[in-house]
Amino acid sequence: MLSLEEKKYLILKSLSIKKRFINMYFKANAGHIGSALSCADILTFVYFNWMQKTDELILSKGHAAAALYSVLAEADILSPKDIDSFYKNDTYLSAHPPANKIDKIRFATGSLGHGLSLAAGLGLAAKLKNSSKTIMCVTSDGELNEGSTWEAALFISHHQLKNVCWFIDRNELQGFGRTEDVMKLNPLDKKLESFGFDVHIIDGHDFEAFYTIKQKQKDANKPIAVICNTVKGNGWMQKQNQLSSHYLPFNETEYKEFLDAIDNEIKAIS
Ligand SMILES: Cc1ncc(C[n+]2csc(CCOP(=O)(O)OP(=O)(O)O)c2C)c(N)n1
Repeated sequence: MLSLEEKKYLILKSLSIKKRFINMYFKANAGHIGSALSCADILTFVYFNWMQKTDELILSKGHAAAALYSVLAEADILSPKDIDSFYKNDTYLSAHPPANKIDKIRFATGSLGHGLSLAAGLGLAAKLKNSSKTIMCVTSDGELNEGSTWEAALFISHHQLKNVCWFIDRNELQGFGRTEDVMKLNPLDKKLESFGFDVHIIDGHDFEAFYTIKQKQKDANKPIAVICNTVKGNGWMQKQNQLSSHYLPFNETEYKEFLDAIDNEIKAIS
């Protein structure tokens, strides 16, 4: 189990990360807020509890880049000045992550369906080099509509890449429709199991659940796939679990109310 201190640390990290990207999105008047909110807790746990220094993280759903940039800012890899440049001309902090411009971001992502293949390649390379490196890959559920994701899954299973951990942000929404209506994935756990994965289904906003998986992964005899049940737009009261959380930016009232809610949560926990 996570200690109370560890849990508090993760909750505060997650709130601080959300606060950072809420500000970024508001200043840029940009969308994809719902996408960042649905994966923020996954990224928080993976980066601040699970990953070791040499491990790799690939955010395949690159349209949620602001969440990744905020994690890197929280880790002091990106500066406030970098963060201020989000979405502006000549910035490295573009709407989708660029390759090799920012420490810890080796690949451009956001053309959906490619991240798991990148993770598979890194996983095989690490295995061949007898490296203890683990590769964390966060995909959306919409990316499971892409054949390339399933090809990567076959590859990971064939090569028994137990060093690849695949997190699926299962918010059940895409840009213009519900995932199950656009192209049905269920029963997703059975499909992944048949591809040779050790499959877990968790609440993707529950750090304790992630911790349990982290312990299980140490002894897993197959690559793991974690279906993280999440809420798109988690915490954005006016747009939570709605398609509109995908493309719409904040209006001023929504932005202020959300920031207030986060500040109150931080005060209550600190
Ligand atoms: C190959 C490709 N096709 C289309 C898009 C445009 N696009 C951006 S986000 C998105 C859908 C997002 O839904 P999902 O992948 O489930 O992500 P999430 O709900 O986690 O934001 C689409 C179609 C893209 N980025 N890449």
